[in-house]
Amino acid sequence: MDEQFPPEGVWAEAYIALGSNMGEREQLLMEAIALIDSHPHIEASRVSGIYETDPIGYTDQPPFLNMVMAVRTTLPPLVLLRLLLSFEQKLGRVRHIRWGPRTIDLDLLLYHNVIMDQEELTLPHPRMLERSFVLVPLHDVIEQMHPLQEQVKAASEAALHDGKEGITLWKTINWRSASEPLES
Ligand code: GSY
Repeated sequence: MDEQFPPEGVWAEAYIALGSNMGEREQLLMEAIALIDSHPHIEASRVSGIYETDPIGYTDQPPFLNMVMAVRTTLPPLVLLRLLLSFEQKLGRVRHIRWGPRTIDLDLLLYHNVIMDQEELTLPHPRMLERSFVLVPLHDVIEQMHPLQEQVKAASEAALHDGKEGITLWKTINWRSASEPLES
């Protein structure tokens, strides 16, 4: 991976998955979006619906709220990842059990067309196409022209159709109108 990507001043599109199943779940998600969007080198472009999802993996834990946001950024992928980890800490991320309940989880799913496999970061996210709690909200926001759009659409429709994985639309939000003061 070119360490200089994106070139100076160029904005790249990235997708971030958000999840919470401890504490004030919706408020934590909204605070995470606000933190991400307030960074000078990141701009929220689209925000999915909020889905309530049955826990996958370690199942003896409360349901999650999951969503995905599309952003534009001038930060390289590893810098963006580290920033997301710092936002998790800032929001008081608590996780007592590996795979167990957590206040906030921010995962970098996709970054432009970057493919990389490093200890710190693998892109695209290695498990994203198996997880309906990622695929369904990602389908809400993924670019029509994105190379994975058709695959995400088919997998998301299949997950909603067979209904095995316990995912329901919990709320839709208008991120821009919720976050910006009305013009006078
Ligand atoms: O990898 C994210 C944490 N996580 C989740 C999640 O966000 N949603 C659902 N439904 N199950 C999960 N299992 C884990 S681990």
